[in-house]
Amino acid sequence: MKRIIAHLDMDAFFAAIEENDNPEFKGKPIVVGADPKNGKGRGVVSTANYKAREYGIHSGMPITEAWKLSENAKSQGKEGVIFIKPNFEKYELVSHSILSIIKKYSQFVEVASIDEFYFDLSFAKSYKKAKDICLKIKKEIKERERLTCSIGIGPNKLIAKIASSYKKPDSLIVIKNPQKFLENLSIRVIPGVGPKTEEILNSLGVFKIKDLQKLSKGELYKLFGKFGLALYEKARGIDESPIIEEHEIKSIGEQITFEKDTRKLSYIYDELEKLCKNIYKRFKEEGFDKFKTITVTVRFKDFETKTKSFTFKKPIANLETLKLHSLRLLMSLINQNKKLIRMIGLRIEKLG
Ligand code: TTP
Ligand code: MG
Repeated sequence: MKRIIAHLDMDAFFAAIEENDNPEFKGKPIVVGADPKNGKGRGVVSTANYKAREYGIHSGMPITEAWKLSENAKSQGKEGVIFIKPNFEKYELVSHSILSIIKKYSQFVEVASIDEFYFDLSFAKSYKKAKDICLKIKKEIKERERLTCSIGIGPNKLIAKIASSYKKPDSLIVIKNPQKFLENLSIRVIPGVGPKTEEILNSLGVFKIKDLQKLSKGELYKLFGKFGLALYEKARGIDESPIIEEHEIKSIGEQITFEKDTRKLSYIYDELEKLCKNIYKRFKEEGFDKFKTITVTVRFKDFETKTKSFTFKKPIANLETLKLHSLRLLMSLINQNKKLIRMIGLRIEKLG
């Protein structure tokens, strides 16, 4: 049976989450990364939203350089960049939520990074049906997380990945004819081809994938050894690598988005108790009997999201303790302000 593989990559992931959490940032250039310290900071840009990318700012750039570009923009009368420190716990949480949405539609999902997932849609049997499923996934992510993503669909992971970044952001692209799709693309879109490989190939007059297709297996082997052989296949859109599911379970979590934003405590507590029971059931079913960390999340009406964790000195084994401590964490988050609540989440970690 022919494989149908999809690759989903979130758009400007960290920055988009911060935009949601801070409505006053909407439409402004945002950089998530190290503290720029008025141009004296160390460290780099984790990511920039699309508005900040217009200033030439990108992932991996020294934060001082991003600062300079922002100052330049300001001197031209443009908006200055908002710099934010990353909150990985928050991004992990959203990543889990995206994964759980994808899992509703596909049995085989590979978590490739915090914002990237491969999943198998071969069961759909046609690209048309696979595309419909991906439209649903995009819609659900938009509704639940207010985030956009880009999805590529093709016969293997390689093509799906290249397709997902082809028309970012908020795209959905199906590649039925990989050879033709690849021909006019730059060799840089091939995963594994970095600046060094590019330089070597450029010096031989190879810029596009169609140029690369003209090199023989032997020539590529001479240039790059084993990687050269892989490159020969990649240039032709050939890739048999399987979807690798995550087997090791590191945490178990769930969240509930309420039908209506609420502050009704009795209702919220009941929902938290349901989360405790579900998570505890899954924890037992997976064959665990101890955990050490509990994390509770609250998302308010305006999408501001707060999390609080507690780690026990000794591992915990019972449901009552989970209920008690998650309630305590929830209370302290809720008492921080009076806003209506949109969602609550619970996660247990350090399983044993
Ligand atoms: P990417 O998917 O590479 O970037 P992105 O989601 O921000 O933007 P795009 O729309 O182009 O996909 O990476 C996902 C997240 O990983 C990103 O939001 C921040 C983090 N990251 C780093 O911390 N450092 C890096 O060098 C890169 C590339 C990403
Ligand atoms: Mg991304």
